[in-house]
Amino acid sequence: MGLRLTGDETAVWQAAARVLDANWTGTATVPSPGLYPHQWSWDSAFVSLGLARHRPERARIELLSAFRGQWATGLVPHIVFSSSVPRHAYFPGPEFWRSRAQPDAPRGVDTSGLAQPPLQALAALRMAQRPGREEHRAFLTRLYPRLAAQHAYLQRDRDVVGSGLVSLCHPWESGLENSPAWDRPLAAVAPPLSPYARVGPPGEGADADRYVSLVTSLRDAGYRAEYLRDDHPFAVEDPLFNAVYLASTHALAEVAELAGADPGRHREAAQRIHQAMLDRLWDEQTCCFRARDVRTGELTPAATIAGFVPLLDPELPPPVVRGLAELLLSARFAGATGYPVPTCDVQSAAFDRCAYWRGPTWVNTNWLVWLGALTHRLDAVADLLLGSTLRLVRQSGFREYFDPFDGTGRGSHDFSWSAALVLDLLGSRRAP
Ligand code: 9WN
Repeated sequence: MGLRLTGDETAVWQAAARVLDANWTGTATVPSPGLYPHQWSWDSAFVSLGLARHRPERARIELLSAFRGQWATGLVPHIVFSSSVPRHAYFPGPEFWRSRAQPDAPRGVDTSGLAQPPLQALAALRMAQRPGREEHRAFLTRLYPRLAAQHAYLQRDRDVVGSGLVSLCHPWESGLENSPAWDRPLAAVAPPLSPYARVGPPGEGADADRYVSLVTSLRDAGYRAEYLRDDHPFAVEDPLFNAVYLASTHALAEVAELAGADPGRHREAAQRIHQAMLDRLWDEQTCCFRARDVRTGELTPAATIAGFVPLLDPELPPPVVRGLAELLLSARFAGATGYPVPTCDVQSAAFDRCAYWRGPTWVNTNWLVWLGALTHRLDAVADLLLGSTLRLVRQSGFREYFDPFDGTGRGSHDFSWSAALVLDLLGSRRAP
């Protein structure tokens, strides 16, 4: 691997590599064989970053395979279902989404009808920065049209109020489904007349009914952009999703150049997203990016980890960067916890140290904020995140998420992105 790792880090590296090998299906990596036995879009992009450091050929297969599920609209669905997994292994499965009944969905494979943070262009570019120029060029030339279609879909069909930002139509699209950021917009969604069977991890409670009912409405409307724009009850601009969208749009411009295409429209798109993030999601009063409910026009009250992901924007004004760094290090986030960064402000009434995205520390959100910190040369913040993440996995293994105070591991074991991103963190040490 050509890295200078300590003996202890070498053991962590080898353990992470074993997790990725075990969760590889031959064409993609499942997030966790027991709990999530299919391919998830942003998991797969995170995994490709770790594979790029461990098995580069697989990294390319992984990234391309998420596009097997791409719709004619350009949507890269958040789940591509595996036909070899029993139907009842995950709810909601293919019979619930009914993608094959949609004229725009792919024929040979079942998918969901939602998006997830579009990390693929960012992952592709990071991969292309590893050794192997000619291979990368061929790969990017193949991938570029798919990435361009994915971004065109987000811009055309998912900017529901013409603000320049994508609106999420479901908490599942955020990747942080039970985050307190969705409490208000979700409360405004009418619950189904009779409850569905409870789904999802502990802590979601009655929200799970609304999750199912939102998909049912969307599906029954044929997943149409007009329905999302005019009638769908949940429409929220999220700082994490849009910051990833922006970082990937910058990456897409570079991928276009490497693939011999014109980067101009991607550069223009990046400028629009950058400005809209500042105009619509930056809250100067509280020095924090917050989600905006576009149905009510209000910013959601919760300060969550999503608010720090805009550090990925290389053009963020210095006072905004300073404000974010202060909040991150304060007793509301990293300053109060032994194993940062908690996914919710620990002083908020919504904080819960055990409940999924309402407080626990996750490796993927740490990785996103770490990359944002490096973007702005916040080296002390980046070191804190790297150190905290390594301590977590050393102490508790590659768990799905962790108690931010004592580092106890929670959720599934041998979770793929926890392993993959630790490989990327360790591998980045040489040249941050
Ligand atoms: C719904 C697979 C996915 C992650 C999400 C995480 C969780 C699914 C679920 O698992 O979501 O998409 O069933 O709870 O919230 O970020 O992609 O790991």
